Amino acid sequence: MKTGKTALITGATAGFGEACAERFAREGYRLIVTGRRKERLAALQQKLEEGFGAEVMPLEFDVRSREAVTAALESLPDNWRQIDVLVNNAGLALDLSTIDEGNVDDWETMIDTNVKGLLYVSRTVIPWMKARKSGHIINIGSTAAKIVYAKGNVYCATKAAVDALSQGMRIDLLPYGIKVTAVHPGAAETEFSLVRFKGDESRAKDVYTGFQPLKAEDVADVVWYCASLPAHVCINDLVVTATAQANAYYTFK
Ligand code: NDP
Ligand code: 8X3
Repeated sequence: MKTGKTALITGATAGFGEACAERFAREGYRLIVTGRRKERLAALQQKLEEGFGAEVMPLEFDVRSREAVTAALESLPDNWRQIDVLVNNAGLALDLSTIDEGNVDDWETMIDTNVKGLLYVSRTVIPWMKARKSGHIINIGSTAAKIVYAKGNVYCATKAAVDALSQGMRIDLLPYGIKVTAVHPGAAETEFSLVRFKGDESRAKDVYTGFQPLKAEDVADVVWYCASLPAHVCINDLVVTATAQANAYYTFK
């Protein structure tokens, strides 16, 4: 059943974002889905339209580019700017290395994507929510925001920034009836490790062997739960891991 509500999900071409898009479509939302891979966005649009009868607006842009973010979002017609839920999900980790040996280009990419990208998207969407005095921003952090693990330094720092920004947004946006939730997942088998290890499939697979990791759909269920609560209830901060993962660095294999 259609709700007339709209969700904007960044990084919807894979993993959590794609699963969230499907979940919100199933729940009757209109979807604005974003990512850099145009053909994946087109396939997702077809899947959501044909599978769930959802209205879908794909927007192809790189969250690292302030100009591209602004241009893409400002291109939305007025009736698509009424965004009820923004899921700031686009993000990545690149490699694992000690701080003295880190690749500075990788650092820039992680900071530009996970922190600045989230800020650019939020800065454009928040005034639209503010004008309507309603909205819900769900930022995807990580257990890496809560506990730093060996060789995770900069990635963990970007997710700690997402944690801090979520707290700040929640305070600043309270007067406008805008809820802010941070969802911090643990290890989940998506394209995340393939991206982290730059296409090395066996290294990526190895991360998830010997235990049952989260699936993208598990995280989408949690995001949907947060979004589906009544206006007077806000999950501020939520950590979700596979049962086999006791914390950010301890996994029972
Ligand atoms: P995936 O690699 O499966 O998906 C990442 C998504 O982010 C893709 O849709 C990708 O789209 C998008 N993205 C990456 N860089 C950019 C960019 N510069 N501009 C626009 N979109 C971008 O990973 P996950 O689904 O696992 O990760 C989603 C989020 O969850 C990330 O923020 C990640 O840090 C976080 N996370 C992941 C965990 C895990 O174990 N998987 C655990 C905790 C948090 P495209 O390439 O088409 O641009
Ligand atoms: C992604 C999970 O543990 O690889 O944030 O950092 S982890």
